[in-house]
Parts: sequence; structure tokens; C-alpha cells
Amino acid sequence: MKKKLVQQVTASFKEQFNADPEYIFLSPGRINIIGEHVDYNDGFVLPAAINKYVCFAVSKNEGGETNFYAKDLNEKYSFNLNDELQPVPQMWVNFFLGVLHQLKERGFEMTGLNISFSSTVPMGAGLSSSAAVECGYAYAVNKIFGLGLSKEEIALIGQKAEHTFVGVNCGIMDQFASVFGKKNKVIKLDCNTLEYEYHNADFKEYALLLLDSKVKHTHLTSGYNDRRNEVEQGLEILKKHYPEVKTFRDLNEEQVEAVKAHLGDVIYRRCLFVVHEIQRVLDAVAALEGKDFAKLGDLMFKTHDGLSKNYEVSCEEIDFLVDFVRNDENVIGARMMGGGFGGCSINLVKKTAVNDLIERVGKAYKEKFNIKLEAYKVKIAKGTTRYTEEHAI
Ligand code: GAF
Repeated sequence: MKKKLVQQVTASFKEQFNADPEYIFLSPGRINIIGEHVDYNDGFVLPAAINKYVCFAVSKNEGGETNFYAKDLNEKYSFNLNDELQPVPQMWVNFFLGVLHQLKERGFEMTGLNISFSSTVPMGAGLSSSAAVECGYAYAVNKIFGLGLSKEEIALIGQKAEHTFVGVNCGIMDQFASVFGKKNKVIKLDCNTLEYEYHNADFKEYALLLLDSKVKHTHLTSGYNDRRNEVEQGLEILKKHYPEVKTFRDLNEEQVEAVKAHLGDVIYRRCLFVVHEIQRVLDAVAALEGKDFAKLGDLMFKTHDGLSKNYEVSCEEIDFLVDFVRNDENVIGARMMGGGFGGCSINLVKKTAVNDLIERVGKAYKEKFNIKLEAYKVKIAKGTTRYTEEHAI
């Protein structure tokens, strides 16, 4: 699949620019086992890069023009490095312009590039196709012009691009997972310090299965930014009552309960979710290490219920998918994944039961919503990288 993607992007580059590309880069999408909506709350997350990629074919050109070809959309965009950079109506262009803006702000010197790209990360499915584009581009520019950026800086540049040119006030999880991904490892990331450690993603007889609801509710950006504002307000109130508290991780459930009246119902429920979720990630890591998959799965269901009822970022379609598998003896854990309001659910399913489940849930989903469900059997893969012939073997 990876090889085919590389071949197709290479061919499209040749067609557009009448030459072979000098470089190929691959930048993966991500899953998250647990730790949702806590990256911007100084919590812990447990994501991993997956074997779905944005692939870039790139060559330097001596002029100041950077020319993009978005193969999947059959759209082109060019700009001059001396142009003033502003967000544009074509969303995909903003991922690049946002990164470039960050690089220019840091004073880096670059010449033009010719770029063709294509993606097997489904767009708008909550698998971080945008982070994959941002980080892949930043990684490529860093390599080609020898800018000397660390992986952490690349992830932070991607995140800043999202804030400034895309308008989503996201945390660091997606970009970090895309850049730092390792084959068969999940990353336990401390989003307060950016310290991280890898854990074996060996789920024994269980496989990871993503169910793509194919819905993307339009309030994703506003809903996401609203949640950020709500928890910020909540934390301010909590800090007044507990002056020693700096972040959500310094709080426990009892402390949140005790100031419920001051927080108000909505903000109370948002804060309660965050405090619970931070603890759940720590418990999930222990369960993963101890191969206690029943416990891990139970934590995933609890996360879903918190996201749906207290954080209110799920939707009817995703709730349906999680409820469908909740009492299935072959599904040990399931929950909505990513920013929410649509996208995918992540499921831990007995390997032997995966195909049967896809058929059953697909049928039920079609009956209920008249939407064709898409299922992805994903593998945990390496982060953003330059692709060379040796990868092809
Ligand atoms: C989106 C954001 F981009 C991430 O930073 C994270 O907050 C996630 O939603 C929710 O956990 O993917």
C-alpha cells in the first residue's frame, strides 16, 4: 500500500514538473488509545502513528516559487517566498502556508520547491491528516535546507500552523504522534513537559479496528475551541479555591466536586471529565504493561461515556457505533477518538472476529443512518520519514 502510494505520487510529480522528484517523504496519521481532549489540559495521552500516510514527492527549484500539486484534489497552488503569507480559502493550502509562516518567522532561508502530494489518511475522519501534512512538509523543508530543527520543534511548528492558519486551537498530540511514531509502539506523552516514553503495543489476540462514521459535523472547529475556553474558565475558578493548583493534573475528583456550585453544571462536567481522563491514561498504561486488556478496554468505554455525556463532543452516529459493540463478547474496548463530532471510533476486537463484526456493524449502521460505514484495520507504524529505496524492499 505504501509502495503504491509512493509510485503514484512519483508519477504525478513527473507529470506536473517533467522530472523525477529528488526526495520522497511519508508522514503518517495517528490513532489514540486513550487520553482524549487532555493534551491541551496538561494531561497525558497515548497515541501512535499508523500505516496510513501523506506522501510528498519534492524537488528544489532555484527560484523563489513554491509550486504545490494536490493529487487527490487535482488542484494546484503556487506562491512566492517573498509574498506576505495570509490564510486562503483553500484549506489544504493553509497547512503549508501556516508551516512556512512559522519557518519564516524563525528567520530560515529557503529557495523554492516543487511538491506533489497525496494521502491515504482519510480526510476529516479524526486520524489527523492535517497534522500529517503539516509535519511532513516541515520535516521535508528541514531536511532539504538543513535547517537543524529537532523533531519536537517540527511538531510544535505544525501545531502553531494549525492555530494560526487553520483556526483550530489544538493541543500537541497529533503532531507529536505523527513525528515521533515508532513501529509497534504507543507513545505515552506528558503534554505538560513533552517528556515521552514508548510502550509495546502488543494487544495479543486483539486487533485495532477503526470504524469511520463518515460524518463530520460542521461545528468541529467551534465546538473544539469552545471546549478549550470552558476548561480554561474552569481552571481559573478552581485555582482560586486551591491556590497550590497549577494544572488539571494537580486536581482530584473530590476537589472538583467541592466547588461544583461555583463552576456551574456545564463547566463542572467538563472539568470532571478532564480530571478523570488524566487518571485513566495512567491506569491504561499500567493495564497495557500488565497485559490486562479487560481493564484497558473498560477504561476505553469509560472514556467514551465521559466524552459523550460530560465533555459532549461525541454525536449520535459515534454513540451508536460504540453502543453496538458494548456488549459484544469479542470487543473488549471502544470509544470515540480524536476531536469528536464525527470521525472514527477505535475498537479493540478479537482478531478472529474482526471481519464478522465489520459486516454486522456495517449493516446496522446503514439501516440506521443510511451511510456506508468504512472500517480500517490499522497497524502501528513509524513516524514522519524520508522514504528511500531500502524502505521499498
Ligand atoms: C484533535 C486535536 F488536534 C488534538 O490536539 C487533541 O486535542 C484531540 O483533538 C482530542 O484529544 O485531534
